[in-house]
Amino acid sequence: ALTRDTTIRSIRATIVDAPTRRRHKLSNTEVTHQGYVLVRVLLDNGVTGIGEASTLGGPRWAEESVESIKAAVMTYLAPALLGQPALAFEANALRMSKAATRNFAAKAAIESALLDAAGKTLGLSASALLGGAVRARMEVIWALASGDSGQELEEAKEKLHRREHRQFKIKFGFNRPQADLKRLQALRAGLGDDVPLIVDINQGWSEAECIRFMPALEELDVALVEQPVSALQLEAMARVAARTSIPLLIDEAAFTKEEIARVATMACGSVYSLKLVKSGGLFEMKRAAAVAAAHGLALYGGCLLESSIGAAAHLAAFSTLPTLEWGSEHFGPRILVEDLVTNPIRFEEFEICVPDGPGLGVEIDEDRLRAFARRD
Ligand code: MUC
Ligand code: MG
Repeated sequence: ALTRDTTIRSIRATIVDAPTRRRHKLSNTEVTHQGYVLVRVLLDNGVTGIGEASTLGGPRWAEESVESIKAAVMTYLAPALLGQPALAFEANALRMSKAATRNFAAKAAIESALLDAAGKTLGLSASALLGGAVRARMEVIWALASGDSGQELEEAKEKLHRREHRQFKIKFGFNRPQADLKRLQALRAGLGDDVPLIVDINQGWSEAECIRFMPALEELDVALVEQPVSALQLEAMARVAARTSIPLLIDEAAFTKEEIARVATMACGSVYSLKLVKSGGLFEMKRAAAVAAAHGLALYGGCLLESSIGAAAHLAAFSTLPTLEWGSEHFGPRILVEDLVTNPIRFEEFEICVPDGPGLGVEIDEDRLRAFARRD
């Protein structure tokens, strides 16, 4: 029988390259494979837990790459945790912050695996360990990012027809603004006026380009514009926010609670995208949500194209938030040719369902993992 002794015996990290169904383009990169680091924690009671760190095209979206995440986990973070109780989540997070600054994706993957292992030991879901779910499912946005407007319109129509997604995020910034606007015009014309469209520029425009082209986005009734300018140009972002009638979604400009407080105080935007790659842990992501909400920011459940493993961790935390005005964009499990689990997260009636647990509630598919694991 399982004992409740959650002492951490070992932590392993494996790099995985999982093919995507189509090319996914962003302002500064494009991917045909998703790079993940899978973290497996083994407890003294024999239970294993899994967690996932996601990246997007190497160390580009953020500074962490699969190689650096694996090194941070194996060299610095794992040694700080061996012999500790998995259930001591906050103490373990403190140990990780003493062992390494930032390295948020690495820390979040470990904490996800600890929640998974502790939950499996106790027969509780990760949501229960995070305070208990207030929602079992949430609206889920799909991202269009092939750059081919005919393909994008067809893809959006198929998602609508299958009742999987009815709100879309369009990736901007890899083309000249005029070319991206043409893609958006084609989508608006093809989808009609009632479909909410969000534009993510991934820091691709200058303030001058925002001044020139935001009116066209307003004309097309864009619901949100995500991170139009450089994450470092907070004053420019605040000026853009003040000029436009479209709410700005803050993404790369704020990772930590302190950064969230700063962008909110500077009025850089009015919605905040929550991501484990920015918060460095599930409990910390809940605190990020509280800081954002306390400053009047609405909340958006962000992603970095995670598989069902990383998505399950995000959903566990999102399910416990008192408010989550914009739902979630965890379409990652469906952009993969093959998910990494035997029981992928369910999408139903435009919503994504929070797994029931125990732990994260997903089981790794060992054969696929072997096929996609990088040998090094
Ligand atoms: C980002 O910047 O939001 C999430 C969806 C997507 O297409 O890219 C990611 C990262
Ligand atoms: Mg973004």
